[in-house]
Amino acid sequence: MTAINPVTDLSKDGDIAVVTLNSPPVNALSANVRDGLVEGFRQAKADPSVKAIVLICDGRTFIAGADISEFGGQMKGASLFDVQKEIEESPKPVVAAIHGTALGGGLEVALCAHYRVAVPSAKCGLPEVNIGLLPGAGGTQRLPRIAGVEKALEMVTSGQHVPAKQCLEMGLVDELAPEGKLKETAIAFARKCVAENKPLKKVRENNAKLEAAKGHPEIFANFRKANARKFRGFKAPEANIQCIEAAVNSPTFEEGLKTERKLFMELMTGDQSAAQRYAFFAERQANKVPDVPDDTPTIPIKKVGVIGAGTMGGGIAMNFANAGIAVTIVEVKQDALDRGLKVVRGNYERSAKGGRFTMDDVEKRMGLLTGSLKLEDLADCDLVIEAVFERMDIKKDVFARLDAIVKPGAILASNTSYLNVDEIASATKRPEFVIGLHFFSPANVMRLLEIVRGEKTSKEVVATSMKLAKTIGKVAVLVGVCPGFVGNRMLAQRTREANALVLEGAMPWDVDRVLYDFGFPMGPFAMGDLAGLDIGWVKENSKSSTIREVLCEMDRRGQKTGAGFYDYDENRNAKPSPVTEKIIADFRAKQGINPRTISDDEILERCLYPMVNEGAKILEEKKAIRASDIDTVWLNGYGFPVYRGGPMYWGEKVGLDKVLAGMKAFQAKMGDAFKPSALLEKLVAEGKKFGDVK
Ligand code: T1G
Repeated sequence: MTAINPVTDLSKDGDIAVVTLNSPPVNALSANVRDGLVEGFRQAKADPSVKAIVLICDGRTFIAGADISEFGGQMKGASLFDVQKEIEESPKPVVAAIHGTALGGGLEVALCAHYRVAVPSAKCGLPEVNIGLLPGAGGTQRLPRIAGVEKALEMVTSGQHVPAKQCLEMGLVDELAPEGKLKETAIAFARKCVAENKPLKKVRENNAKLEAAKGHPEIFANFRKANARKFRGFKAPEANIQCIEAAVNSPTFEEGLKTERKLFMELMTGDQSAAQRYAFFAERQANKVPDVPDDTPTIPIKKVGVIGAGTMGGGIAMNFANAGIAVTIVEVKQDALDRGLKVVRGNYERSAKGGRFTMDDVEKRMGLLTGSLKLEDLADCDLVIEAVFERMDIKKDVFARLDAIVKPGAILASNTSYLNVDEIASATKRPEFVIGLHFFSPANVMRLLEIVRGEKTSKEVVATSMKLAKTIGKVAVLVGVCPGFVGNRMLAQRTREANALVLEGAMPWDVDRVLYDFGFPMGPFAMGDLAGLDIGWVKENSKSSTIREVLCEMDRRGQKTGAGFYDYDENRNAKPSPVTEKIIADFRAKQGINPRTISDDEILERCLYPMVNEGAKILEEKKAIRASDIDTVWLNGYGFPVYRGGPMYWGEKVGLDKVLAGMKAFQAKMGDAFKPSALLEKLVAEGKKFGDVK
């Protein structure tokens, strides 16, 4: 075994050389890895006793891509192209041995090998689109040649990780190795290449699968049309499509490569990719809690209890069943319990019908769910999550009862979206085991989980909750106790301004249009109609005091009643409503408001600046650990467009001085709702950014 460099070894198994990478955590193609690969392959090729070469990785995964942390800086050492050239032009067969994930540049390296062997649990993908890029090392030119144009379009624009079995079927992988036997299988495969004098297949020379797409521009037109909504606002998907088109239409591989290079550099130097790369690292940074080190002991969670089988309770329960964790769901009435379990089964069966998993999987998941009408059945749970009414008295009663029933050492969590977790904890004798787990509806779909740390919540319970979030596939952000925590607290700012703007002269559809064009999936009024305007509305107490109350009193409760702020046709297509216009006009008249024309800029600034300002207050009060955590909340829980990085990142791109000036101007006109936070003032005065806040 020869150490080529700190992350690369060269060894031999008889006449087969093995180049092994070991660069934790994911063998990303850092300068060291690139240098090691070039030198390792050079030495293996120069050794006359070597007849073939295997490329393999130690650790959790094959190469998971270029080292994203290097982007934007001065690239040192060998280039990725140097690595690919050494491999693809080797006169000896090269076999890539894949486990874990071969992603981005990692798959692009593997595609330069002559053959690929993978274990069944491995996955391959070109997920550059998720960080606002495209495969910049020939991936868009090689993938369609091996997997075909349609599959390549799907892979590069979705960033999907394709399981090895499917890779085998599409020709991306040549052989599956038994789990745990990757190295020996790859070496045997390499030996067979030599013995059978197998051709040195270069993917770049294989044009057969491109022929089928030549002269069929409709393949691309149809793909664009089918995905227009999903790709709206993003630059990278379209650039990826153009590269695949270039693979089909360019006279040579090299020509296609030129298009790829040009479009890659445009994306790499653009704002969107910078924001999406920031979001990538922000999501992972959110896992880090300064006073709760990685080696903090955690509590094993083998059995979970969920109280409430409504939309939230059922969705929460599904997360754990999906992760193979047994769940007992408790309701007060049998019909509510039956209804809740029926909804869960329906959700699973819909996923099975959509091909996401099999009916077998449905039964496996349902088999992990037990219904009960007795809290006592939660006695042996390691974690109980309540999802009952958002009323403090009800929650405190439930927690007091749980405290007496559930075994000592079990965690008691509230799914409250707003209420004071410390006050809930005060109803128990175990405040150190009480925490908030704020799921976002639909709980089995939305990735965000706000983990609310109470004053007395122990470090073990925080660590357990953060780890559990990852197990159930959630993006966890640790937040502090305050009304609305982080997300809803900032949302309240936007909601207040959206309503004020409508009274002052804008229409709901103006506000929705501005925020939709900014990149949100929909504006606040359309969202209200979708969710139902009557959430929290009580008919008996309704006094026509807001536009929303008047709409509910008129039974215009949103999409479900065919009308809310908007009127809806039978296909739920929205259109501005004269009825709503009239209600608004009456409100303005009653309040003596003379409506004025409001610019799109004012709508955007009035909705977003106060959010940035509230985020600064959240940082000041230490209710979030870092500004990028606040962005992670908004990117994963509220549809903030990822190509804008999140509210705090966006505020900095606008310029904190501009945000401050805007807040001050609004404050002068409309009062202290726009009072700038002390932190915002300070950062601007010192010319600093949110990232400087310690
Ligand atoms: N570069 C640098 N660091 C990376 C990285 C990467 N590509 N991928 C992961 N990390 C770090 C991550 O920040 C975290 O660090 C740790 O590894 C574990 O990650 C030319 C231009 C591989 C599926 O987009 O999808 O190739 O927080 O928590 O959940 O065409 O990481 O521990 O300090 O996510 O098990 C293309 C991105 C790059 C893959 C593993 N590749 N990574 O998931 O662990 S661009 C990607 C992932 C490119 C070429 C182009 C996931 C994973 P820390 P993790 P995980």
